[in-house]
Amino acid sequence: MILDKNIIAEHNDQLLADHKRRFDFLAADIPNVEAVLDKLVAFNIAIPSWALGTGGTRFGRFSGGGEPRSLEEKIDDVGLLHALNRSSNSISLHIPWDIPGNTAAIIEHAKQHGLHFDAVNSNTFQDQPNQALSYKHGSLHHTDKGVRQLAIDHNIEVIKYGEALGSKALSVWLADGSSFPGQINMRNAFNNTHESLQAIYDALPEDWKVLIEYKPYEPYFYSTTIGDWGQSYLLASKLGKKATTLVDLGHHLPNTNIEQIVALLLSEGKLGGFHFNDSKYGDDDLTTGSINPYKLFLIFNELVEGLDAKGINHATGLSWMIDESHNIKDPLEDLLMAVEAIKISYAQALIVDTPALKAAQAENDVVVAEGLLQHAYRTDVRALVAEARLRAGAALNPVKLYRDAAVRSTLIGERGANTVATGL
Ligand code: AOS
Ligand code: ZN
Ligand code: ZN
Ligand code: ZN
Repeated sequence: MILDKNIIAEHNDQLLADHKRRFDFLAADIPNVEAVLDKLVAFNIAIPSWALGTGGTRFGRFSGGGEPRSLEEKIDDVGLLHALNRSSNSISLHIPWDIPGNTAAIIEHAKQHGLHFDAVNSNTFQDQPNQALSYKHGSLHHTDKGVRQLAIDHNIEVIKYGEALGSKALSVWLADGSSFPGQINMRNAFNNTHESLQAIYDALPEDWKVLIEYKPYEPYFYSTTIGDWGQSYLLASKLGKKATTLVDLGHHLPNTNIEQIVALLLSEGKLGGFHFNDSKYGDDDLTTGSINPYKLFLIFNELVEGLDAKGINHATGLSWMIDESHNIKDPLEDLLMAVEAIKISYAQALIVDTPALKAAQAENDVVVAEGLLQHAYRTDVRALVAEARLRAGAALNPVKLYRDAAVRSTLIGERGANTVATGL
């Protein structure tokens, strides 16, 4: 299914008068509004290939319909999202879930939708059919050198796929850990992981990054070998320039000050990428911004401040991606909501009165400093984000158009009512 430009233009015409009234009201109060709009238009968030189908929990999965059945259909779905919001111009593949058969044809197909390939992901958390050795007790940290080598070889193979597709980064998330005290020697596990990552690092092309993701628990429940940002940072530092830390918002224990982690990693030049999502108690499954949008804003505030301080381009300096499991909502609607929440927080961070904040901080004026952040956060910037979409040729209200154009029922008609997409 393709959403042609006329459908989007008709939709926008209907909403234009209301939009303009809201936007003009807001814009009058934002001194650098054109610069903010340019940044919003440029800011894209990658979509992971595994978030396009309905996810599940270990208790069950309630299949949605019309889910993508192939890599081509996954690209089509991200193409639909990008047509609706012009904010997701890349897709992140997971090998071996997404083996590109004919690479040239896949690249061409993506191009037709205005997409390129974001970071490629390796998978050493599942055994593949006929795999010689098992990842049951881990991969890069394993006690058996043979298992470690298998996982190293897989990661190098993923880099090769990525090179063919024009990716520039490898994301490594390891399920390696332990569920019971005494199960593993933590020191050896960490050192094995370092040694294995070094072998992968040595195979990275010069202009690539490796993004090292951390997670405190799940699928193991006592220890994770790369369990927090300190462990990821330590590995990234030992490995060298091309190695950075990836922050997945859901991979923190409750109330962790993620904005402070982000500020320090950025300051050290070791923040490589982001996985956006939200959570109430733990993990990484809920729509970005659905539970704690103030936290998301504070994170973006540190990001904008830190990127500007280092002269790094907001849009291209880091790998921005969504990583959610959509169990209840239509995955495409969920992703549209997540992108909207990200852009709202980003816009709020962009309108913070930075000179005034710096002055208040220098004078230790706590009330003024906090008030400046609250003022930006409490500003309703939705019309600003919508204006950026309008200028980029996207829909003023992507979810409304998605519903009005009956996208899901068309997809069900094309692909069937009972579909299973690979992924979470
Ligand atoms: C797992 O919790 C991590 O967030 C991964 O980044 C990702 O969700 C996974 O690689 C997909 O299975
Ligand atoms: Zn297509
Ligand atoms: Zn993640
Ligand atoms: Zn996760």
